[in-house]
Amino acid sequence: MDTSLPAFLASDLPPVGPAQARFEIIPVPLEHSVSYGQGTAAGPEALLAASQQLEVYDGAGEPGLAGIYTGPEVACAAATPLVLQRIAARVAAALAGGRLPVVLGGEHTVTLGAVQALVARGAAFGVVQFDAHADLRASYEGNPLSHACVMRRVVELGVPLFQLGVRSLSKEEAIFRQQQALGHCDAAELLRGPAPLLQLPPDFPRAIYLTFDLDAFDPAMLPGTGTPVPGGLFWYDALRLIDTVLAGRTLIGFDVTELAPIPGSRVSEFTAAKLVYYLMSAALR
Ligand SMILES: [Mn+2]
Repeated sequence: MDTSLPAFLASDLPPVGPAQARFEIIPVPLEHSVSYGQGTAAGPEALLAASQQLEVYDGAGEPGLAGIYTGPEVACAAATPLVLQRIAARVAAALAGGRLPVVLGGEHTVTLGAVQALVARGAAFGVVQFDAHADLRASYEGNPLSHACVMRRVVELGVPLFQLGVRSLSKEEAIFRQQQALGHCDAAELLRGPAPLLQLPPDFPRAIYLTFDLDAFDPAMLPGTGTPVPGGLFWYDALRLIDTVLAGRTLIGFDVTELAPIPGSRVSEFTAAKLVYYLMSAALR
């Protein structure tokens, strides 16, 4: 299948095939369970278009020169479990080829497909989640594969989870989080007082899959997301947290989800593209 999507930063980087690439972009325009604002199906294309405006040089180096291959979109006109299988197959192929998978959502449910592929590989890893919401519901609006449940499904696979920036969750989710002793540093703790000395638990796996729901950002900064919540991270907060959680650890894959572009504005998709590029640079450090 061919794709009409522009390749990430193709404006400034010569196209490379999968064999020459360190990164594989996997666009997933999934919008099956969006519960509030619409439009996340348009996220991957808007992010890729915005990436054309990035500088290859990020102030320290040129991470794009490691090779970025933008693969075709994952077809999402199917039942959610089948779409998750397709995501898992693409992520598995990227990993097998020595490429770091970069999944672009689409709704947050896409993370489950990537995690399924990593679990199937058998090597220990943990998930670090940036999000306004805990996403730990057993089911939401009758759908256990809703974006509001995706991290519950991840935890059920036995994968260690650490949450950052949460500021919206149900009582049921708070109880589940406590029962499971899930690590977290919520937005109020991160941002209301002096910055805490954040550290992942010492026994947290060395290999990290990072999932970044863009609603972790403050909506004043990134309004183009389906379920915005005040009191979120700003740009340098997020970069500092990424650096902190990856210190001494290895980034093995990541996703950036829940971009819902606002017609007439470009700030959300450009911020999302810049975040993707920052995470690439972090993976190379
Ligand atoms: Mn989420």
